[in-house]
Amino acid sequence: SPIGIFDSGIGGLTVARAIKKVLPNEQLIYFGDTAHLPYGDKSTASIQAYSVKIADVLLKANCKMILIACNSASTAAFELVKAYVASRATVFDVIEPVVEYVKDHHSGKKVGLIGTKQTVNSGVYRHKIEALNKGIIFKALATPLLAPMVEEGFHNNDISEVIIKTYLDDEELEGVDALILGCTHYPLIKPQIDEIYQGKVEVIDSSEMVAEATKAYLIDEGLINKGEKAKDRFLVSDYTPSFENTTKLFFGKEVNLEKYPLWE
Ligand code: DGN
Repeated sequence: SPIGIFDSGIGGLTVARAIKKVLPNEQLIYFGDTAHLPYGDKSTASIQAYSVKIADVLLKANCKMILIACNSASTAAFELVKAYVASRATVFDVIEPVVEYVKDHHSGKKVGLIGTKQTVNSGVYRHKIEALNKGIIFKALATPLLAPMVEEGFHNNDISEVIIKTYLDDEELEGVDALILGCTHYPLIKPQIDEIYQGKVEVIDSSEMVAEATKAYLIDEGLINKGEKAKDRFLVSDYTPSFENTTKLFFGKEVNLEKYPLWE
């Protein structure tokens, strides 16, 4: 049975891509809630309602696992989706594997987070990292311009350079030892962030960690696909050609999007 992955839009394809890389024989069913994006500016209640509805779609498609590939949805709806799905499938988010990594590698250090308003204001990363009791000083800055900037193709150029630098120069992030990229879109600007920090700050890309955690889980549980691999599917709640064009940016190659309205 397939792995279900969902996001507010197509940014979560960075996570799908990382999963494909380590688990090439698994069928993916991706759901991008393009009718309701961006989640980063929505209320927690709205994101929860969308997330449960999408979980239903993925359960109907017989997914053995549901991966919330969006930081905003992970902060708003992970606990709720887990309770809703219960024993029908395993639910993963993009935060837990990063918290584990930070625990093992940055105890006693200063760790920063950048993400959407929803992700930062929810306090979920702060809560989880402080609960580790590892003496980590946690800092967080909402960087709402970055996701739309990347979506419009502004990365690795002068404009993105200025915007990224302005955010990273914020006093909140002063002196961090590591920076968590808490948004699906940020792997695309990791090279620029690395360049600015010149190796002095470890820049943490959650998509790779989530992919490794997923693989380890499927192996442990004996859930790895051993048969023929069925074709991946990419569903979106609203279709426009511009969404399809942008898939290449996040997935590395263009994919065919199928329209699948959440509410008829
Ligand atoms: N996918 C969202 C996230 O990771 O927070 C970013 C896109 C958005 O909804 N603004």
